[in-house]
Amino acid sequence: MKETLQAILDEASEKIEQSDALDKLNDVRVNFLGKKGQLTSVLKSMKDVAPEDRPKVGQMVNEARAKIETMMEETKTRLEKELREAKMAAEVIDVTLPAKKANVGHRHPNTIALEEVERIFIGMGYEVVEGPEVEYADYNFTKLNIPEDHPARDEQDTFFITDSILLRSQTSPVQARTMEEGKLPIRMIAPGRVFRSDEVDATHSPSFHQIEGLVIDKHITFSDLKGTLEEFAKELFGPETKTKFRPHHFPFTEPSAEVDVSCFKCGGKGCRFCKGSGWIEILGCGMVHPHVLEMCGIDPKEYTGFAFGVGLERIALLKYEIDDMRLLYENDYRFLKQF
Ligand code: 2NL
Repeated sequence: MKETLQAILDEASEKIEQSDALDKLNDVRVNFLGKKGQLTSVLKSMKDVAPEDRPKVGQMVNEARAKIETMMEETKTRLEKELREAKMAAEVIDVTLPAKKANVGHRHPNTIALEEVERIFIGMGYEVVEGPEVEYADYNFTKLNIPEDHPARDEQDTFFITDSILLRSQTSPVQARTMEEGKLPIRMIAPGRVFRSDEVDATHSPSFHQIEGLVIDKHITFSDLKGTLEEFAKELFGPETKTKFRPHHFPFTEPSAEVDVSCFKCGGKGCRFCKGSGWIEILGCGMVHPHVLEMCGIDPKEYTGFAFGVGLERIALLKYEIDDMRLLYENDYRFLKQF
């Protein structure tokens, strides 16, 4: 028995020494110490050993097992160390290499245009006010002099949620709410998302952005409106910019006008950009209708005011010479990275 154990020990020791990888070492463990391993079969043959010799033989088997385990443990530690060292050598980090360039984002062209418009009006003492995108028809239409039977209320054009609640089609309800609060005078712009039931094409989208302005005070006249919007146009498109007011109609202003600016590409001579006319339409405006003032709790005999509305996308498209509004919403990186 002693010889058998010694033979097993010698063989195990040789196999362990030959193991140059952790999985081979594991094979040795299975082979010698496993359920069907050589040492286990020695233990199983104990029944053939005389009862008085069994404790001695048992002890020998246990000693042999302990020796094999110690050898295996030592080899395992050594192999793991070698493995770690090889890995460390292979994974050396060159700290002198230049860092990977981080992709820094930037503002969307719509946001750049919005912040430019906000900057101009804040410079003239205006406040920026926001309001709900889901509105009462009362604020979106009625208080703005758009009565129940007015074609602008057409369900074809407006996203109604109930008879009296809708997705706002303009940002003027924010201004109606501000007027109702009753703090006068008012100098404000109301930027934000608006909704119209339009098909998507190069110049339309069911959701776009508007910036509306409102000034209410004693003795406000059409001259104030003209001076303000002329200054705005010069700030936005350059100091050479000329402005032209064309009579127009809006239900909430009287008189009303549309404003054209001289083409900033050709200076007004006429080019492809302004379609040969030398002028580009940028906004609608007018003196706030006395009926609107009344419905919002302001006495039109004491106070007058002007208002205007600009399409934000229109400004962004003009400023950056983009010919299709859809590009502003598709978030194609090749487009966005140009700004
Ligand atoms: C356009 C025209 C306009 C207004 C918006 C307004 C608001 C109140 C009272 C009176 Cl609370 N008017 N807003 C006035 C004239 C024109 O927008 O073409 N926008 C893109």
